[in-house]
Amino acid sequence: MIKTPICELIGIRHPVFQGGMAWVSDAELAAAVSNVGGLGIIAAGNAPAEYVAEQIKKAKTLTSKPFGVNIMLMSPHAGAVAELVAKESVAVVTTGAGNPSRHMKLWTSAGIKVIPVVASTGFAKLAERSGAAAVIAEGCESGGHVGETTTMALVPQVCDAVNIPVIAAGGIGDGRGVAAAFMLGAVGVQVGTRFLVAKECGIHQNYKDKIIAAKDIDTVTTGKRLGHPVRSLKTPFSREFSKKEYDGSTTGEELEALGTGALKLAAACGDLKNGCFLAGQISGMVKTEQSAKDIVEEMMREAEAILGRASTWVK
Ligand code: TUI
Repeated sequence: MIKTPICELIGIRHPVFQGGMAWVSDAELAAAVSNVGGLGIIAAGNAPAEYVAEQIKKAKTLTSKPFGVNIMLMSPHAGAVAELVAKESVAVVTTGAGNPSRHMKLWTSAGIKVIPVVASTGFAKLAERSGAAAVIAEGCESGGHVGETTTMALVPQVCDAVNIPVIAAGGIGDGRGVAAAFMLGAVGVQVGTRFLVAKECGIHQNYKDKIIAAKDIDTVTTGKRLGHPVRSLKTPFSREFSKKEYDGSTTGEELEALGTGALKLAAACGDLKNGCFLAGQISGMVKTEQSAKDIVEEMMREAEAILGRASTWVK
């Protein structure tokens, strides 16, 4: 059994968060993870507040355990979703792709534990100053919107920069990653890609099949020119996007337009040509569809065995 301070802080059995993945992490997946003792997280993504309200209501019927909501701060609906989560007093709010400072008072006064995703020490310190309960330090191995620094380099630096608990994210796909995260100073992990193939994850089968077929070098980042690099599986879409990104005759607006709707096309329709299949670098380690329970329990069992042997080379 592995118990860390984040388990007590949130009231969870296992120090594992399921990443809030836009168009992927719904009430069903979040509740499945929370029911096994991890922290399930509903992703608001770019969806309107009404959708998020429905998902929160549904999750409350599926689990009595704590769950979280991830707010993607670049969304035009972020303000309305910020109000909604305060009204609903969800246990945990995680944020991504921006600065949550302006919402912090609203959330903390509603008793919510706010855990921003950060990609730098500067942002981690800002989050701590504005009242965050913990931070998720996400390295660029992860899927979706990414920073510049790897998990290996980022996590220890964030641990040194703040006095609140640090959760590691990016490149963690099995118990070896969990154990490594603890060695870097984290007290928990956030996992996204591995949960894409959870039985309770409702994405199109084509998406799951592509993750299972992926090798180590099958992801790529695009969109750096637009100021928000995004990691996804190599597909006809990503190749076309890269070509246009580095071809001076395509405008920023044209590039933005090319990406619009592509996440939904991947997750909901499994569109192999036009979809953008967000995924992290551990895709190559994901071999089979499993229940959320098996994923969490297997990762923690592996981590426990590895940590038990951690002093093997210490003489
Ligand atoms: O947010 C994520 N991952 C995401 S968001 C997303 S939806 C999207 N769709 C199209 C384009 C862009 C996004 C898909 N995946 N991860 C958390 C994360 N947050 N990674 C990096 C950051 C971050 C970046 C900048 C946090 C703070 C920050 O502040 C910048 C500033 O100056 O405001």
